[in-house]
Amino acid sequence: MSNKSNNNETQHAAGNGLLHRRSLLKASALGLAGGFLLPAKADWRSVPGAPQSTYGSPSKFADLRREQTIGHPFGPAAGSSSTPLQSLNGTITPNSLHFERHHAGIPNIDPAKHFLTLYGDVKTSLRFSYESLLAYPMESHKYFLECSGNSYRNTFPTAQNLTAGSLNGLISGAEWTGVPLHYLLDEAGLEKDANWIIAEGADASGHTRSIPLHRMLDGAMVALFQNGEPLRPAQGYPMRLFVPGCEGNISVKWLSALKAQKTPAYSREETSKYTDLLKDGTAEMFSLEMEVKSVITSPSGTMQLNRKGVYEISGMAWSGASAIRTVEVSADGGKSWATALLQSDNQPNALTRFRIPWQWTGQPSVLQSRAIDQKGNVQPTRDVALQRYSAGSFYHYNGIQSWQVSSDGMVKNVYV
Ligand SMILES: Nc1nc2c(c(=O)[nH]1)N[C@H]1C(S)=C(S)[C@@H](COP(=O)(O)O)O[C@H]1N2
Ligand SMILES: [Mo]
Repeated sequence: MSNKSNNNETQHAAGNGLLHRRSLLKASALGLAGGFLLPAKADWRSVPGAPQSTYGSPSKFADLRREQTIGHPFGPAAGSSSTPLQSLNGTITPNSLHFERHHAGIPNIDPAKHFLTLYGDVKTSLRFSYESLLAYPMESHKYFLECSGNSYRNTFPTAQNLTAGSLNGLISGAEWTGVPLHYLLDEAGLEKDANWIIAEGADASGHTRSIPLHRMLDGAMVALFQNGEPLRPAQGYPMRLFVPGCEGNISVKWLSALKAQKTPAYSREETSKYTDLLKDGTAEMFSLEMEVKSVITSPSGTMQLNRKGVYEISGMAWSGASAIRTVEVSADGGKSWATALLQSDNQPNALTRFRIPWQWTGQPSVLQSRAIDQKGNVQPTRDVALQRYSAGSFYHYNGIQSWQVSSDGMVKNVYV
């Protein structure tokens, strides 16, 4: 089939079945030729349903589960769970499905007994209770949060046959509401050489990270609410640091202290962990910004296409450097690319949803997405992404994800 084939039904945007946006309109409605399809005797039409509830839960027919990664053998509380990207759409992750990563489990903190101390190279040390923070002016922003270890399995030598969520789901998107950090730092009055802020959490992991002052002044907040409700314990209740665009590890949960000082602390989490070993053997430290990346969430790994016809290819793109400018999609393993439709608020450090119709006639295909941000950063291929780091490194991997669709409709992770 030629890329330029052009009839009323389908307008090809790139090779192997990628279509222009308008092609989807006719594609998918179920025909009514066989009669009106509503099941007349369905229970829910004749018997009253369940009563209201104090806190809602999803339909039992919707399979919504975070995928679990087992913890450290000596400390099972040190684990993670990932967002089931393939089960969701849009750009907001429900709080119950936000990915989790904790190094010593989830502390059960009584906000009345929790304080945030701001000290070090400041004119006045300050102590904030949860109540006192609620009195400050707040802001709400949609931001992604991504663990720097996200997609690490795609650095393995053989492609793992897993879902989009298992492979790439250490990322979520939420509307975060909290107190911009500059209010608190202004109030304390920073000394001239206070170029770093050391953030510490109240959990049992001794989690401590050094953050350059400019990141704290530009967008960082003490987050108190997530998608409208108080933070969940797993996300840092009663308060967490949130540093937009940066590796999740510095968004310290259960935030208990901020110390201003001249130099970084060189803590465990920024020396033995969360540094990137480069090809030449040197270690790149404080590589905090998450780079431009995208992943197709549907169709994606372990799904089965059970009919031929038009599908909407859809996924998410993000960048820690800026907003997303373009997402290109390929159905032929990167030989040709078409530009997807973007649905976003065009905000930096937020998730962007992309969509493009695709005609599947049963042909074997390799689906890929490639994100480009407003600064012109282009998501690299897997090979290029791996070249930067020494063997065995796995943080900050942002290579293109490839999903192979075989002629029987099975979708799986492949390396091309
Ligand atoms: N105090 C504390 N903060 C923490 C962690 C932790 O174990 N303890 N884990 C970090 C890591 S590695 C990540 S990726 C994010 C995960 O945030 P989430 O669980 O809300 O998704 O929190 C970070 N903040
Ligand atoms: Mo992380």
